[in-house]
Amino acid sequence: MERPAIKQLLKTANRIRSMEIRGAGLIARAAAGAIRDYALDLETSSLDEFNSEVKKAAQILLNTRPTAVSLSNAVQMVTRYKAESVEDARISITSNADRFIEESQKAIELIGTIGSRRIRDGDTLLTHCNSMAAISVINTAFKAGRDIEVIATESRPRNQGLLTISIFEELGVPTTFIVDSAVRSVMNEVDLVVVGADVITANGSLVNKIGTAQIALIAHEARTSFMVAAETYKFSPKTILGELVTIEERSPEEVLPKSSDFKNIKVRNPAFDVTPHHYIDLICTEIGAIPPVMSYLIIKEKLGWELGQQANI
Ligand code: RI2
Repeated sequence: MERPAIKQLLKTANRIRSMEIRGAGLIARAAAGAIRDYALDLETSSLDEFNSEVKKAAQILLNTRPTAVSLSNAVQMVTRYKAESVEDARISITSNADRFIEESQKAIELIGTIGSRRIRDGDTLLTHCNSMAAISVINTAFKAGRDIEVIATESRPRNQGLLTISIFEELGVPTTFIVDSAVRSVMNEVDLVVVGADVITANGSLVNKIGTAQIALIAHEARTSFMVAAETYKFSPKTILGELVTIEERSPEEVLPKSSDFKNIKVRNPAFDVTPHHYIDLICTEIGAIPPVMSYLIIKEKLGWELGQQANI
């Protein structure tokens, strides 16, 4: 029989994999909480066994969403401890996890404050998918009394745009809902695109929900500004060493429910795409709004990247 600690961790991992828990920030917080609870419940007095079990648990969580660097940064931050005993290790993991959860929630607010300064009265904003950081930027501007409108995309195949319009409906933000392929048709009415991030690479490129790159290209062609709202833990240290970001390919059934009825048709379902840095005007983080070329500094100064440490991440 599975022990309760691992049972709970596997449950969280499944909820992340199935996207019941989703959004780069939320999955990172869920993973931090899951490791903390696992460490608290782990029954052993051997530090070596404890360390190796925590490592295994971390790996289970990391395997759930292969693109999300928020997961690996969160796991890294939570499991960075030096301990002489199991009790020491539990205390460190608990305080690391609680700190990560609290700071990552605070980061969303700070990004809202910083990003909203770029939004003017009368602006129309376009957003894609469902990003808490992007919504915070828009909502902070709205709450500050700016007269704004939002255009939200459907975000096929999982239709996370529905989550976004539910939030804006609740907040009272005037919102128009469009299918993904209508982006070019409305872009001339848009002043600023605001999207979230799953990963920011060392050169400032963005990995975000599939369709983001097309929107950025269209914004560029229409000379519409493009802003990314991203907490610093969405920046990827591994990309400094040239590692490419793995793009998660999800089940064909999300795109074509009865895809197995077709014998000769292959359905592909990449969940994310890459927007080159030269289509991005600004990245708003909790420690400031930066041009994409400054991404390396965030990785070095804020995430504390050091040569040598990298290979283990
Ligand atoms: P926040 C989401 O990924 C979307 O791509 C969204 O833009 C990004 O995470 C960031 O979301 P998914 O989990 O962390 O829906 O800003 O695949 O909420």
